[in-house]
Amino acid sequence: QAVTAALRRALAHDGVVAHLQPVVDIPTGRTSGVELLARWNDAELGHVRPDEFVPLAESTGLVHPLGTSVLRHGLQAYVAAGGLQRRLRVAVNASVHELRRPDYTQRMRATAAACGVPLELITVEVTESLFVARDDPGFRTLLELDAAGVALAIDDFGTGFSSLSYLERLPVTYVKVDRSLVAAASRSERSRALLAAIASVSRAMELQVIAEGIEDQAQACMVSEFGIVLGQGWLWSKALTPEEFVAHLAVPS
Ligand code: G
Ligand code: G
Ligand code: MN
Ligand code: NA
Repeated sequence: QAVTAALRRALAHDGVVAHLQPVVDIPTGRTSGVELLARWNDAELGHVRPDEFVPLAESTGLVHPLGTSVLRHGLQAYVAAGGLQRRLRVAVNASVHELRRPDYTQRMRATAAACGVPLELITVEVTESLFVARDDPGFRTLLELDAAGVALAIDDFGTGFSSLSYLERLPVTYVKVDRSLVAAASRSERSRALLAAIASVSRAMELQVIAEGIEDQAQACMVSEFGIVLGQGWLWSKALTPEEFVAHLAVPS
């Protein structure tokens, strides 16, 4: 198919890049980390959205070179902006398909080493779809990543089964509350109760919560009241180009 061919071409010519969205310490507003987000601006197709090309990459096997490209490009931008000097955490999304490949950890190790970034500063974000089956081959990779010093975040939490039970069995450090739950919590009492419960259980399990999609001060206040300290969203910053990220870190906050 035409789009697949274009994606393959883009991956061969560094056409898929990373933008960087700050993760913020809510009380101080300081940047404490960054999430790498894949972006593809094609010569012919124009800007293609990740929720279109990531599933395409998954179904065509291109998600492996895509993940490597985003990590390499993103880590280079992070280092160039001084993120490494400031010891910011850097998070990368991994699809379940990537984690099921037995060489994922080894390839991450190679890319991180090439960029001079210690694995201890890296977080891998994975959605809970991995945890539906108890014996998913991706589990082995999670244990390997943990042994290598990489932290694990559960992404999009609050959208699917959202079982906290697997968080007990696996080396998870971060729970990222999906922006749809944050948005719902600003509108409905029941959603607010769910968010409060997730925050409370996470705290009891010594997991760090990151609230996603914080768009205004009222949402920042709401999640703070639930004891959530880390946030991400347009209130502070959208995903930035490498150049914009340099400027962002240059401004003391
Ligand atoms: O980046 P937003 O900008 O539109 O991202 C949309 C979706 O695409 C999110 O669910 C995000 O987790 C996913 N995504 C973004 N970048 C990557 C990537 O590098 N790899 C994978 N597997 N998913 C990504
Ligand atoms: O699934 P994941 O959490 O990795 O995807 C992050 C997605 O959320 C990206 O598409 C990113 O561009 C988007 N995003 C980040 N901050 C905000 C926000 O404050 N509001 C909205 N609507 N989207 C956001
Ligand atoms: Mn994510
Ligand atoms: Na999310």
